[in-house]
Amino acid sequence: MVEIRTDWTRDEVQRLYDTPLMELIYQGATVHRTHHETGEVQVCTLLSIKTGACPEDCAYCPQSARYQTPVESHGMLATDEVLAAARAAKEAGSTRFCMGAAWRCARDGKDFDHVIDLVSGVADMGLEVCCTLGMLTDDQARRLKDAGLYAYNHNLDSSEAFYDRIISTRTYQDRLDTLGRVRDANISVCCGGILGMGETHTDRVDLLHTLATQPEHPESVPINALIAVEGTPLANQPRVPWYEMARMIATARILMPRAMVRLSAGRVDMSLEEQALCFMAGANSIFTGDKLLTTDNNDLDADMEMFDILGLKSREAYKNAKPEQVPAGAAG
Ligand code: SAM
Ligand code: DTB
Ligand code: SF4
Repeated sequence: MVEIRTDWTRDEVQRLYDTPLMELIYQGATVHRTHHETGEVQVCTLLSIKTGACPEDCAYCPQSARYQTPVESHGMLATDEVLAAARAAKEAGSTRFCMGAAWRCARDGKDFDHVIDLVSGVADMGLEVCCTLGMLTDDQARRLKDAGLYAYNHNLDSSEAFYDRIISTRTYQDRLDTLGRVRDANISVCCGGILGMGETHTDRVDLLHTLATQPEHPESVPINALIAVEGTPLANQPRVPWYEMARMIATARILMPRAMVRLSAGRVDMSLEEQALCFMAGANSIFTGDKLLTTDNNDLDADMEMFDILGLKSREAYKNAKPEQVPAGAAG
């Protein structure tokens, strides 16, 4: 067994990240095999339950009210619609359902009460429930947990140094504070970043170092390639090459051996071969379904064919979950 460390030095992370790619992928694959079943991939589905008109100014995001983008805003989706989407995701092979809201922070009241109902409805289907709702208070984290929430997504996106180049309306510390509240409520943490926003390799190493030196590693680490959406300040950013995704994934895998490392946004632009190298490097989670939150995702039939060709199989819900994080009544 590889030791789980949260005391990685910045230099160690840099050295790993700088390893020649074929060697790095081999090391990622080796660590992966000691902690996970080869070929097992977590299949997750996203749904935007409240879209657009967000007060934040995240430069990558088509849902910010500050930019003119093709995204059509809508208020909270009704319960039937959300539960039908969760049922369809389960039937299509997903084991995790993640609901996203374009909020700066969750505000107590009618909409938050509705989210609580949605969480308990989806948890009752035996799916792992994840939410991404912006900043949370302790009380909101506890209410979500009591309703059956298993995971909370809150990304650090990049290094602390680069953060204020992409977001001015909140700080890195705000992000870390919410992550601490989620952890304290015994909700599993999903936290990762985005490549391709104009950050340097130094920023990527800093992000990996921050993630890998949290008091506990995030249980899931999504690695997103920027989806450059028309109208956002980052609309003209060049596409992230597959080998930069593979490098980030392999390094994350070696630093955080038990985490689910998700080949997240940007998969839609990758060939089967490029995705295969990312799985080899240590990715073991993806989003399926026609949409991420607002942008197109890979075709489901193509994903099923890929699973067949590569010999991948779906990971069951709550596998290896910490007992205190599994909601009461869920199959453990
Ligand atoms: N509003 C909440 C928040 O920001 O925490 C939750 C929803 S937000 C859309 C969830 C995450 O999606 C962001 O933290 C960001 O990492 C990712 N994201 C948003 N737009 C993206 C894009 N164009 N390309 C890649 N990832 C993106
Ligand atoms: C994450 O890291 N990536 C997902 C999920 N967590 C919430 C979101 C990707 C969003 C891509 C742009 C969109 O579809 O709006
Ligand atoms: Fe709003 Fe989240 Fe998009 Fe930022 S990433 S603009 S907080 S929806």
